[in-house]
Amino acid sequence: MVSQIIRPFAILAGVCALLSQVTAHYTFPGLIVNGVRTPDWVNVRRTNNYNTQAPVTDVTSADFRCYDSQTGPATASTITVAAGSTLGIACDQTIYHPGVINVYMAKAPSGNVTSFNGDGAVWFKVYQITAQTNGGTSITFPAQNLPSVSFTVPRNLPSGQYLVRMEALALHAAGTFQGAQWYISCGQIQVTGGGNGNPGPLVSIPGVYTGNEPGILLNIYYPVPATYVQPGPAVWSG
Ligand SMILES: *[C@@H]1O[C@H](CO)[C@@H](O)[C@H](O)[C@H]1NC(C)=O
Ligand SMILES: [Cu+2]
Repeated sequence: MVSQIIRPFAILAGVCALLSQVTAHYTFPGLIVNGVRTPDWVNVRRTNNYNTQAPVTDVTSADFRCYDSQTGPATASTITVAAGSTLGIACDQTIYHPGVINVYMAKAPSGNVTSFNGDGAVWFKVYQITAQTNGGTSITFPAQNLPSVSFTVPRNLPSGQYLVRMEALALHAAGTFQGAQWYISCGQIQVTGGGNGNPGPLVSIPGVYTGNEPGILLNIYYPVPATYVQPGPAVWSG
């Protein structure tokens, strides 16, 4: 009798453990252009983790850029986006972990983003969602649980082809070096109707972080951080 009562709970607990593993990690396989979600891995370069959803933890690895060392860079087509319009980057579920967002872009110097691998100091930040602190009482993460992230493509951004790199930094295990988890993908867009802006500061990726930054190596639980320092350069808004 007792075992008949306990067993369904044991099974339920097992299912929950399985579900929580499945939902713990995520990818960003789609863009949202003119309000329309593109299919998975069509305008976003397929990442190594398209099956496992596992994060990158080494900010110096080649995979810290577009996470495509195994899948290869030339897996996506390029979609047209007007300067000044809203561009979304869609998660395969929701941004499960507490953490912050940075979105970087880099212009293909040849004009062809398909053959552009993002080498050199070519990346600038176009958007971020940071953490909210209040002197040590609480820390909250507005990006947590979002199904997508949207931002305005700067109106003064020069027309041309660009990589758009999503970087979702999960901080739940960031108290030890390389405990922070990065969920990364690179979309390919052609910006039209742009301007004469001069985006910057420009950084290299990898290279932009060491992993020791106060916004990357920190315990978000105890003591509650009094402040939070968003990693990376300032946002260029055009
Ligand atoms: C862009 O680069 C890709 C990959 O190198 C190549 O296959 C394609 O033909 C190029 N497109 C143009 C318009 O040159
Ligand atoms: Cu996870």
